[in-house]
Amino acid sequence: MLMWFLSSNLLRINIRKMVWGQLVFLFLVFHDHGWTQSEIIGVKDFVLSGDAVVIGDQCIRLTPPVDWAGGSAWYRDPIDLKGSFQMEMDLMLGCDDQGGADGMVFAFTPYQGITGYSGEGMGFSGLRPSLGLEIDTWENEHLLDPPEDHIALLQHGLVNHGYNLKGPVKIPNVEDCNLHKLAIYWDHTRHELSVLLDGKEVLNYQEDIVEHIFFGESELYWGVTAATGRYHNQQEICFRKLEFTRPLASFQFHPREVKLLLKGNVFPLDIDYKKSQTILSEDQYPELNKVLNLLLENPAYELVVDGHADEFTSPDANYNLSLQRIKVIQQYFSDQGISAKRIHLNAYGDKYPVDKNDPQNAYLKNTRIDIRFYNPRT
Ligand SMILES: [Ca+2]
Ligand SMILES: [Ca+2]
Repeated sequence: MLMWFLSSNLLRINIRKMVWGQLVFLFLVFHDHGWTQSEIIGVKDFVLSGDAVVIGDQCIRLTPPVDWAGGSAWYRDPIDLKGSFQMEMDLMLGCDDQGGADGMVFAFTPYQGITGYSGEGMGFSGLRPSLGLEIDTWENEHLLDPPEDHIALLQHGLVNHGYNLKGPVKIPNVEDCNLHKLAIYWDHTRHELSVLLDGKEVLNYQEDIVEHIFFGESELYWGVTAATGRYHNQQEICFRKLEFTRPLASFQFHPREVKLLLKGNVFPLDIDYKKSQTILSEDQYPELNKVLNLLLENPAYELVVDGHADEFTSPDANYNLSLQRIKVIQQYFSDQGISAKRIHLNAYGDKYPVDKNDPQNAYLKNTRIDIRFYNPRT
């Protein structure tokens, strides 16, 4: 058996270079009760190891059809199981039904960049603590595998079905040279994990996975691993949709910033506007969510929001622009349950530029939102 690691930065850099040439984007969307944040992702956002290679579009070949191969693709950032997720993929598990092996596992673990034993372990065995969803195409009798292809929910790097959380569920032969749709949905409010193969639910698991499997740790790295052993198959994955919810509580100012903010210091928000833009874009949500958390955690405090515009057009237009922007911010907080009475707006237009000398080129500096917290009872 072989254990492979993401061994060096050099390897990562080479993989990145290789991947960049072949990008097709997916949308990654975070949302929770309206806290939506999206970014564009593609296969470049996965760190490959072992025999895994990008094969174009959103697809990665995890193993070539040779004996004793192993490959994995790990998403670069952790996800938070205190939020929900939806993953939809197409899988190719090879063309050889009788003599093909071994399958793949979707693995979740708090540790970054470690892949487990290959062969019958499919890159999952030995990973602890962990959760694994296996699609197994080879019967290992000593692991209590059924002879049919099967899906099971595994824990702590154990591929023996005696330790299953759920399954094994027999599925129709998937080593048929075709793409098969796999969907994995996690609903954090219901603590429900649901797995669909070719549109049909094949596995459902309801449990507080964060507490039960990960002892309270909710931030997890996830990836897909595959392996071959004395028998082999070509195994590929194509990512179609990845959607993650990020819990509001994860947006926080640094404790030092919180101290200054609650003391009443003026704080420039880290949000940029394109010229004439008044609506919020999704990349502005994380910063506003930090403010939102502080408002929620400190109900005695009120917030002053100062809008400043640059001198790009006329003073009137600049005033209106800064007013519209802070009104939208007030509405954002109000949509999340913060009374508009707690948010005080000052539109200053272009009256107080940070850089007076070069207003045309100081757009980003002069266009800004400053905030200040205060407690009206003190
Ligand atoms: Ca097996
Ligand atoms: Ca099969």
